[in-house]
Amino acid sequence: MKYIITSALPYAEGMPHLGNMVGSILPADIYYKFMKMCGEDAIFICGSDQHGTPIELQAIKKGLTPKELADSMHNKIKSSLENFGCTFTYYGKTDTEENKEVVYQIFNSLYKNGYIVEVSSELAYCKIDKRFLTDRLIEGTCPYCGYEGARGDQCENCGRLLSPKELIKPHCTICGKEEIEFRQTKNLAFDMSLLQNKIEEFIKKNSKHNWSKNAINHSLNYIKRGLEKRDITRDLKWGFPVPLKGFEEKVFYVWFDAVIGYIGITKEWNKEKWEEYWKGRSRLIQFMGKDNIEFHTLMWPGILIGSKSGYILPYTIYAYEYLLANGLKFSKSKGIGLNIENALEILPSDYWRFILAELLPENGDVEISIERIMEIVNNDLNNLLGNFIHRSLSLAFSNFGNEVPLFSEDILNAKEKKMIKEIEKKEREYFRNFRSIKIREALKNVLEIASIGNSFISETEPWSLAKKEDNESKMRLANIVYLLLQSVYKIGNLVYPFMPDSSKKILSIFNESSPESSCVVSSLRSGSKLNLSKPEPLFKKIGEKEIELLKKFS
Ligand code: B3M
Ligand code: ZN
Repeated sequence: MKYIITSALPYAEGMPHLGNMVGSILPADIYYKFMKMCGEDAIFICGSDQHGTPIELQAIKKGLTPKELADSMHNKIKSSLENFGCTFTYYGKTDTEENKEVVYQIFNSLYKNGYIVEVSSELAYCKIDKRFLTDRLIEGTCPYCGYEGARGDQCENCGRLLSPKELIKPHCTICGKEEIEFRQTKNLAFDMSLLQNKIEEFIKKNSKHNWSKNAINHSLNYIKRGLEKRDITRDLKWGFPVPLKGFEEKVFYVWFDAVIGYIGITKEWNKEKWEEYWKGRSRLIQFMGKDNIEFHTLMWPGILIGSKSGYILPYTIYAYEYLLANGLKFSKSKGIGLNIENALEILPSDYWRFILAELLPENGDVEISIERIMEIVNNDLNNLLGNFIHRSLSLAFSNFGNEVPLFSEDILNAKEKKMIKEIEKKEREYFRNFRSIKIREALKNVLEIASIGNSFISETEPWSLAKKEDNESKMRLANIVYLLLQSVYKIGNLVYPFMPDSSKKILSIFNESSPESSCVVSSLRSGSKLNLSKPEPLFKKIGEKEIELLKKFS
């Protein structure tokens, strides 16, 4: 089986912030690393969503073309994501020739199959800027929740999709004026009502594959209300031109070529192999924030089904709730919150990955604060995980130097047997949780292994055995240290998807450069050599300096 793992494609308008990371890219990266660790044939596809009005708007402000702006942001975002420890198979873009080919192929098929219809609509037009105002070029108050910064296509606060006409007190975001009139224009729409049954069938069938609850509930609600036509072209310049007579002056709506971008980016990655993943025995696992659900569970499968081109449909859709900073949602467009670039100036990527993985908003919005960050880094990362590793390695080094001590199974006592059993149980839970995309639970399992190890050290008091000269005490000590090393080795493997750099450091002690690619971590060989000098703690606590830096963003 092949796997395509995707994260929602970040808009090239700005640097992703911690909320964007938590909401899609990080869990996708963690899951991808896990799948590779299990030896699966998986690819991780992501990239910049280059089109759309926010980019056009910013480019206007900066005196650049949208393409210039998007490309330069793309490069910056890509390298920051890599600095964050993300390992994409390919991080592409949506405005490439490859994506255009796929977009046109799919559009032509949808057209031929009768799913594309002409719609006339009244569009907001700014009399000052002399242009149509679509999506984010128009803002106003949300009629559903009263949020004042609601955009013409969606309210960021309540997540409802909107049409500009619904906005209360709309204004143009280019000039800020309310000099708006509605003008008649003709566009193309994708008629999803014709696919209502097929889309419903798809959701009912595929949502059994570990979909997040919000993804299932939101989609079923929309289905119940009934699917409608959705415009897929826009009266704009920035985008792929529509290849249909009479519509050449229009471009595709950003979401149309963004979802298709998953395919286009795979094609950009590998011209030979992309179809094996998109048309073969393959599973598509997609991560995103909750505000992206509707596009992925209704419009996107609708496009794929309607094109009748043999593309696979999403197997798993996993959507995260929001990460709230002091009760505010991080907002890229509004520049609120820590972005990943400045976050990495405060703490190394592994720390952030660990913090965010512990906070993954799987079941509801989660708050992040300086206190929470301190708690997680100081207690869980240092006192629990780091401390266990450090104590174990120190005991190993001071008693056995650079060698894995002899493990004698025949003298195992009750405490040791219990410890082995408990750790194996946690390891099995880890793999099970990961397989069902319970990423936060899987991280908890790693911490539980460290905690079992810490109690084992206190219960067995290896330091007092080390003072004794008799043979039995020596063998006992060897057994204990062996088991501790084995646990550290396990942690070094299991922690890889979350903290690749720390995993590398731990594994290098065991003379390994990467985690094992299998679903069980193997046993250490007694007598094998370790690459161990006097162990230094792996992690550091958060001090005054980091707190000061973090405070700048609160
Ligand atoms: N760029 C929206 C976002 O970044 C959009 C996702 C596209 S996924 C195909 O939230
Ligand atoms: Zn205007």
